[in-house]
Amino acid sequence: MSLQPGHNAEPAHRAGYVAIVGKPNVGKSTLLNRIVGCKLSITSRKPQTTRQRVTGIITRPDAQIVLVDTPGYQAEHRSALNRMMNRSVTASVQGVDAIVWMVEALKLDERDDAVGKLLPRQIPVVLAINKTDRTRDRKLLLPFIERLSKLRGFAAIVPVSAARGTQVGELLDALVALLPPGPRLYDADEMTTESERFLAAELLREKLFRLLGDELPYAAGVEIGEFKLDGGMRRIHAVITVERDAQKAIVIGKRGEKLKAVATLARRDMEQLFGGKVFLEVWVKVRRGWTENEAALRRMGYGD
Ligand SMILES: Nc1nc2c(ncn2[C@@H]2O[C@H](COP(=O)(O)OP(=O)(O)OP(=O)(O)O)[C@@H](O)[C@H]2O)c(=O)[nH]1
Ligand SMILES: [Mg+2]
Repeated sequence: MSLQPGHNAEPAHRAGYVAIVGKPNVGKSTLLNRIVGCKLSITSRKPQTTRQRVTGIITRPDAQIVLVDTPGYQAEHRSALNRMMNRSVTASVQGVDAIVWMVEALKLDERDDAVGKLLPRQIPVVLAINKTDRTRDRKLLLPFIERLSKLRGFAAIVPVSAARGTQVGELLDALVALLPPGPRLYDADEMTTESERFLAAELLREKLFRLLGDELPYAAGVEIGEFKLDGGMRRIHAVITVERDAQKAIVIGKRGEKLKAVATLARRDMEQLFGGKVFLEVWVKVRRGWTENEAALRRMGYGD
């Protein structure tokens, strides 16, 4: 028996959009960064680090995937900012070619159920079970997978470790298979559709999440004022907005030491991501109740 040429052959190239969704802190942004190979989306040990969609582009010989990282979805809306974050998730799962629903190994709760309810029936979903490196007893994974498989029809279920990169290639292959045939959507060397301005603001915000206490990062936002290319140097003027005077004092720290540490770490990350020298100036400003004020939030770039 001989196959006709082209019969049942795989299409030469596929391309499309994939949203990564899940409850807060499961490792969505870590996965995006792992796949793209650089720090595009900020991460921290604290939940609700991501506030807006972040796009990463992966180009392989056989496919181009435009991955969209989303804020962690949370059923309890605490502020206008939280509601905007949730709206960003619900908008992101519409119109994509496939969805990665990420859960944490052996840790399922009602917040995962809320995410499951958001996912449109007609869009294929790949379930990524993350942080498997933390699962000491691998035997427990099988019944966990079995329980999850009853939630809906999944295109694939892939246990991964986004932090270590374990099985991330398998996850990507499962996603590529779900994309429509077609040419690349972006140039092969593009990594993101986000602006350097946005990425700079995010890297600074990450340091607030990593260096400041449990409450303060949630009251802080970052805006970029001036962003100038001066020869090979980027001159960036950033403003950290907090809600109260006491918070401003904490961000600045004794003799300005906290702010200096935050800015230095952010500048280093910016230099690495942008591939050039950065001069970063950071100011701290108080805007009372900004996380509750939709107009202020929009001015700061939140919302669609
Ligand atoms: N052990 C382990 N930790 C991980 C893994 N993936 C992510 N983490 C950690 O989990 C924490 C949350 O990771 P993020 O990538 O910020 O999670 P997220 O889902 O984007 O969180 P939100 O944006 O807040 O919704 C960080 O401390 C990560 O280092 C993993 O595979 N194994
Ligand atoms: Mg995130």
